[in-house]
Amino acid sequence: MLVEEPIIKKSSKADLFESPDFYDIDDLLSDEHKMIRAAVRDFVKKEISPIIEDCCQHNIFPKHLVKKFGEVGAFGPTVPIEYGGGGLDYISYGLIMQEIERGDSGMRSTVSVQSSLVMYPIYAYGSEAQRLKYLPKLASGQMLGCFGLTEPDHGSNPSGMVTNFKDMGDYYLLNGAKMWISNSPLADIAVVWAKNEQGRIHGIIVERGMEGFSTPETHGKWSLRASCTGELVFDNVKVPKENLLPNKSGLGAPLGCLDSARYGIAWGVIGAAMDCYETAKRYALERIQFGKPIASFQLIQKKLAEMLTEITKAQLLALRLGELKNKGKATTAQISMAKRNNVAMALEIARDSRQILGGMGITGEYPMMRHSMNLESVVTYEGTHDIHLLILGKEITGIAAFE
Ligand code: TGC
Ligand code: FAD
Repeated sequence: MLVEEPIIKKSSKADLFESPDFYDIDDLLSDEHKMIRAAVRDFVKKEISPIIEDCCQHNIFPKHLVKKFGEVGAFGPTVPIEYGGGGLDYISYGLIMQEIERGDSGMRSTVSVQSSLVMYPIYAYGSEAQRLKYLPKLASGQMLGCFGLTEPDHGSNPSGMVTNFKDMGDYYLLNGAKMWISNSPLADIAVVWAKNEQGRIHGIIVERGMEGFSTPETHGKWSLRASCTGELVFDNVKVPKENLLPNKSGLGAPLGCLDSARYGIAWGVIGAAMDCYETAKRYALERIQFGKPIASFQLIQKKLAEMLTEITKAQLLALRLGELKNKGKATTAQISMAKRNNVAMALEIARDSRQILGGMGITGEYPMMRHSMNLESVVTYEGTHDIHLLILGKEITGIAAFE
């Protein structure tokens, strides 16, 4: 946490959100799931909704929320309790992502990077000493992390990465650069993927303050404006050997982390879609044109009916995927289907619901434009919409069409 947080203006508008549950999906959730969801929903109403519009309009990352995310248990919910995590199942994790993304996709980004892309690899591939050193601080929000896979010339094709490290006897010498890294300008640590001299990909923990390591911020985004994005630059950085993640290497290691983060997105975007749907429904019932509420016109009802149908389908997809994930049976292709379908669903609902609000829909009085712009990043990161289609194509045909 390097710089002071600018003053954030609070909105006095009440957050009236209630989630649609057309198929009584609550009946399939445990009491614990519902309790966790209620706690995070309250947190979002109190801590995110009042400030998010100002943060996005002025491109402010609300740093003070990092500790609060830790307090509410949003960081590392599936990591065992002995390392500071929540020891919860994957449906709880999904519900947490849904509620936070209902507040804002950029806030969910901060949380999913910390949980799935930083804590997960340290827990799953790290040594016991690394787990004990980093996980409790990451869980409590004392420490913020980021995940460096994408490079300027290697986005969809991370296997071509050029960031590399050499064994210098006492330490590793790291060189290269990563781009589009969520949380990077503020992160205390970065889990970085780099090739060794034999060309094998490994994860390595780089700490802020190491000589030759810098994290310039990326400016001018129209999307995820409350999330902080930047680069990771390594110019002959000496990394202690004990910072290498010892228990998995190869491209499968970072892709394994992406399975967890993509799963969280499949749930998260339902939150953004629900927020848009609920806002549009309320507006349509109140807005009078031609002497009647616009909700009485068939074309508005068509939009609302289709939105609710798509949200319900997405909820069922996410819930079944959560059950499979709890059993350790969710495949990469199943996760791709859910991430791809649900993000596209949320983007369409953000656009359609904005139309229901007419001109008001383009203002910051309502959340649609913010969700819509945010979702342009969500449909791109963690594998683009088309890359997930190709992952499914490979699963169906056995033929990879990437190259
Ligand atoms: P391919 O030959 O298919 O696989 C290479 C090795 O990896 C294994 N593998 C996986 N292992 C675990 N989990 C997965 N999901 C896996 N997918 C593949 C695979 O079995 C193989 O292992 P081995 O032992 O045989 O070597 O790899 P490829 O080079 O052909 O690439 C496939 C492709 C294109 C699907 C993959 O590269 C890909 O998914 N590209 C998209 C890149 C991406 O998603 N980047 C995300 C960066 S992080 C990010 O965006 C964070 S945003 C966070 C936020 O703010 O919320
Ligand atoms: P490219 O790979 O250049 O793709 C450009 C276009 O070509 C896309 O439409 C793509 O679908 C298409 N394309 C590419 N290959 C094929 C193919 N074989 N067949 C058909 N079409 C193809 N990365 C991280 O490592 N960590 C982060 O924390 C992180 N955070 C991010 C935050 C934001 C706000 C954004 C926007 C990105 C973030 N990313 C992060 C990077 C993100 O994962 C990449 O942007 C994404 O994987 C796509 O890579 P690219 O932008 O280089 O696009």
